[in-house]
Order: sequence, then C-alpha cells, then structure tokens
Amino acid sequence: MARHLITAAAQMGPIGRSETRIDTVRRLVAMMREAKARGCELVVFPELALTTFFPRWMIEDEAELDSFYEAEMPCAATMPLFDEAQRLGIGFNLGYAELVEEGGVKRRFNTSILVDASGRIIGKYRKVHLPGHDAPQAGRAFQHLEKRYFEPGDLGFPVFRGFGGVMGMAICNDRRWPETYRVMGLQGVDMVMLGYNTPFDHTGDEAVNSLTLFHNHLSMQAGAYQNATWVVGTAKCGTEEGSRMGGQSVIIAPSGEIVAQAVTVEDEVITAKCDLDMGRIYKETIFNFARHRRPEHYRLIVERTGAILPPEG
Ligand code: CDV
Repeated sequence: MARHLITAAAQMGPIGRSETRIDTVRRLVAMMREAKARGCELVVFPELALTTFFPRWMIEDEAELDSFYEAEMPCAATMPLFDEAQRLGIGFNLGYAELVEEGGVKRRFNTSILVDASGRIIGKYRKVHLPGHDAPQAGRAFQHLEKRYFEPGDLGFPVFRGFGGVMGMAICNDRRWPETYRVMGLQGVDMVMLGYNTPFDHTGDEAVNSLTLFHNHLSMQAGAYQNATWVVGTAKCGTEEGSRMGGQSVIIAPSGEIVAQAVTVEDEVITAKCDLDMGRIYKETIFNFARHRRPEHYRLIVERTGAILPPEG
C-alpha cells in the first residue's frame, strides 16, 4: 500500500517580544486550519515557535527568562493548538523552550514534540547542537546565547513510528551536522521534521553571512539525499525585533530535490504530497547502509592516526 503523507511546513514571520502566547497560538491555529483545508495530515512549525528568538539578548532577570519557557506541555495557552489538532484530525511538530525542575534544579532545553492526529504527544526531541556562546560577546548588535540558556539535549536522535512511517526530529543548527541525519538514517527514518531561526549576522563575516540561504538548503538537501529521507525545514523569519532572519522554508524529497519552497518571510503554509516509499530506491541501492557503509574502516583510520588529520612531518 502506498504511503503518502500530505505535509505542511508552516513558516512564521517575526514574533514580537511582547506578543503573548495566546496571540501566537492563534497564528499557529490559523495555519493549521489552512494546512488541513489543503488536505494535510501533518504540519511542521518552527523552532521556538511560541516566542520571539530570546537568545539574541542577555537576560539577567530569572523570572523574565523563565517567561520564555514552557513548564508544561500542553498548558492553558497551548491547549487550543492540541484541541484544534484533535478536532481537525491533523498532527503537528512544534518547537518550544522547555523548563523542567528536577530535585529543585532547573533544566532548560530547546525542544520539539510530535503530536498525532488525536492530539497525543508521541515523540519528544531536545536540540543537541547548540550554537553561539554562554556569555555576551562584545561588539555584537545581537547575541546568540543558546549555550547559556539551554543544555545539550539528552534524548539522542530518536525516531518514532507514526503517520504511516518512521519520523524523526531535529532543530535548527542540527541541520548542519551530518551526524544528525545519519543517526536517524541508521534507524530507517522516512521524514525528518526540522524548525529553524537563522539570523543573517551569525558569523560576523559578511562573505559567509551572504551565503546563509545557500547553506540552509545545502545542508538539508545533502542530509535528505545521503539518508534517503524527506526533510521538512520550517523557518521563523523576517525582521524580528531588528534581527533579520532567513526564510525559504522547504520540503525536500529523498532525491535531495526541493518540492515546495516558501516565497515570503511571513506566516506562510507550503505543502507537498510526500511518498514515504520514495526513499526505498536509494536505501536499497546507492545508500544501502548494510551493504556499502564501512564503519570498521572509519574506525581503523581514526585509530591508526590518532586523529582525523594525518600527522605532521
Ligand atoms: N537557532 C540556531 O540554531 N541558529 C543557528 C545560527 C546561529 C547559525 C543556525 O544554525 O541556523
């Protein structure tokens, strides 16, 4: 039986610092309804989709910092999203800042969840690759303090059965690392859902910054092709509190081809009919991992040299 999953990427324009969860959830619900009206069974929202991208600021006041996190999922403010998903019969992937208290100690993660069409959470992922710094950097108009505000995810890269396939999640900077896709590829992933917030000024080097949108697609298209998986990359974009962020949300096939792409830097729903069996030809031929991967050789090379670079001299 064909495994088709009509999927939406629900890109978001900027979220203002003072925008309430209620306002933001209303925007998410509107896009969820549009996705459903266009026949979708799954909608993928961005990283930190409930608030502005707060790691751009040094926030000293703990209560203020906590206000950007969710201590409960769902809570009263996010419940309308779950209720609407259940009413419409559509699943979703949502990124948010997660606050957990363990033995009186606060732990903070950059998290995403996968919710099925009955409104039930069936998967959780915590961002592994945290870019930026743990302290403010001099001379920057905007900071990138993810290393201060989150700890690296402790759940690995799990995959989940749902939506007729094997589903995986990644968050923003994870998309630039081949290991992200490969760990899920080794578990037979059919679709990687991935939200991002990518400011254009992240390196301080104009030449590199000007390649921001190219590198965005390059990394996701390579990850899709090399692991024979669909990738749904959803941006939060536009000029948010003065910080310009890249859009170009995409749905990418296991061939590495882009089959849908956003054309605005605002709230925009793009959709594609994703054949979850499309990756099979690649998984059985060029990327048949069992037949062609040589992990024992990769290990030997590292063991012999003690490093990946050849020794000097
Ligand atoms: N939110 C992110 O992880 N953003 C990074 C930027 C800072 C490079 C990204 O990889 O898009």
